[in-house]
Amino acid sequence: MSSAAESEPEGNQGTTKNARDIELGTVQKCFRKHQSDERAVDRERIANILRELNLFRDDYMKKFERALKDNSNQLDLYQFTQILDRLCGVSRVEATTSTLRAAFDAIDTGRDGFISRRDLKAAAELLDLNEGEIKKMMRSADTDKDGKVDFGEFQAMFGHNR
Ligand SMILES: [Ca+2]
Repeated sequence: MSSAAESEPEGNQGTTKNARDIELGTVQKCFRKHQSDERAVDRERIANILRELNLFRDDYMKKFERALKDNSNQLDLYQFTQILDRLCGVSRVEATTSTLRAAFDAIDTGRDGFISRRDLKAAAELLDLNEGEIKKMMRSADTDKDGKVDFGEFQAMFGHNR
């Protein structure tokens, strides 16, 4: 193999981006590419994501390792973004979107990009809501009345329209 590929300096690369340049959309896209079936990442995947984002630093990895230890060695997009945000700062508006996105994905158990009544029912069971409350939520969120809630409708429900 070519040794050029291995000539990357360790730890303290001068090319490491200064944090605030990072767009959350980029982070999300990168995370999704690396996430496992559990929609989570382990230590190795986190290292790969950070490398890809040009944000790999030993001190960042230490923070992630500590969080991994507290979360049975897996972090989801929400947790990952929160930590990255704390370490290097990501735009707050975008962070809100990613938080909602993580919540949406968690509820969308059918994983088809829509929250159906069945998805909501499963989520409601976990959250201990009753069927009436679900119907009410569904009715108010589903503004185009197609029987399912897409991400736009979900965001609107939280007053976060883009
Ligand atoms: Ca709808």
